[in-house]
Amino acid sequence: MYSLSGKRVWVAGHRGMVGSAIVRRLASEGCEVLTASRGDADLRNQAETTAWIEKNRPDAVFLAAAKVGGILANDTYPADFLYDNLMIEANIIHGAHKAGVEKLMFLGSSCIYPKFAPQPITEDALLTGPLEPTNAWYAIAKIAGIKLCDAYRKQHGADFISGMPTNLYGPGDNFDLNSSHVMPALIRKAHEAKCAGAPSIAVWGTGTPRREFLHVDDCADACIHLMKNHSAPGHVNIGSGEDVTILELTQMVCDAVGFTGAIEHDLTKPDGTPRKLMSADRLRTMGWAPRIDLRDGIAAVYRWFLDNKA
Ligand code: GFB
Repeated sequence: MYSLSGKRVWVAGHRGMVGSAIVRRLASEGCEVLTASRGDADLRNQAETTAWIEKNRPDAVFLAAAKVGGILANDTYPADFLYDNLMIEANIIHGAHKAGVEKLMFLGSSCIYPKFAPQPITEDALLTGPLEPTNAWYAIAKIAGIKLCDAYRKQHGADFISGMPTNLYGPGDNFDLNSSHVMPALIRKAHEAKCAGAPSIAVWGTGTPRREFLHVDDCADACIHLMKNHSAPGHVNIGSGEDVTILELTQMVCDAVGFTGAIEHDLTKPDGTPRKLMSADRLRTMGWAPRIDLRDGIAAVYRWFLDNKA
């Protein structure tokens, strides 16, 4: 058991959807939360990152800083997704080791698994087959992050762990249609179509791919649970254990938004991996389960969108 109470805890990536959820969740842990703004340190720059860590001396680190995006952004900017993520995680993990950080949690993504991994995907499916091409660059960087944590544990005894969240959604998400993930895109499309009285919205691809969704507040809670109760090499899946088709998700979003028009398919856009449901067994046996139902979560995010973005 690792107690966060009284500790200096750095949330790297505190402005992002996941990092900001971890900051919110840490408010009840009795710790001092440290954050680094872009002006303080460009996390892709080793000298700046190392200097910031040496100066601020965190006891624990949540590594939630990353270049992230939906299927089109991943496919369009492979160099950015590979380079930025490799640099960020290498700089922070190495810097944390050099500064004697007690515990670090690295966050990855369910896209680390092979495109055709048996479902639900257990942790041991890693590196057993070819990756999904649309996000192979991001996946390679995230696999390297897991291996960095394992390498520093093996060589130096560092207590560095990894969690792999499924597709996340929540407040603070990116609603830009070219770079976002599917959930915020559908919320925006359905809202704008409802306001404009449009007859339909366009969903990318066939609508048949299946995806698992987890509210980011559940993810943050799981991260704190793992930080406090888990210490081992490898990684742990962080998911809801349930998936839906993109068409089913679209219907749920339309229901939440109150859009009653037609759903059309833009077949010029990629489907990506056909199914990405992770096994939730390992985390469940560690005593953690999600609390936020998908329909309730979508309704809450739509309210956030109306208050902050619409
Ligand atoms: O969320 P998404 O962009 O990422 O797309 P992935 C999920 C599915 O939703 C795909 C479909 O089958 C998309 O074709 N989709 C339908 C849409 N309409 C839309 C839309 O308007 N916008 C978007 N973005 N998708 C990402 C990876 O994969 O998942 C990342 O690229 C990361 O690396 C992330 O792992 C969690 O689930 O396909």
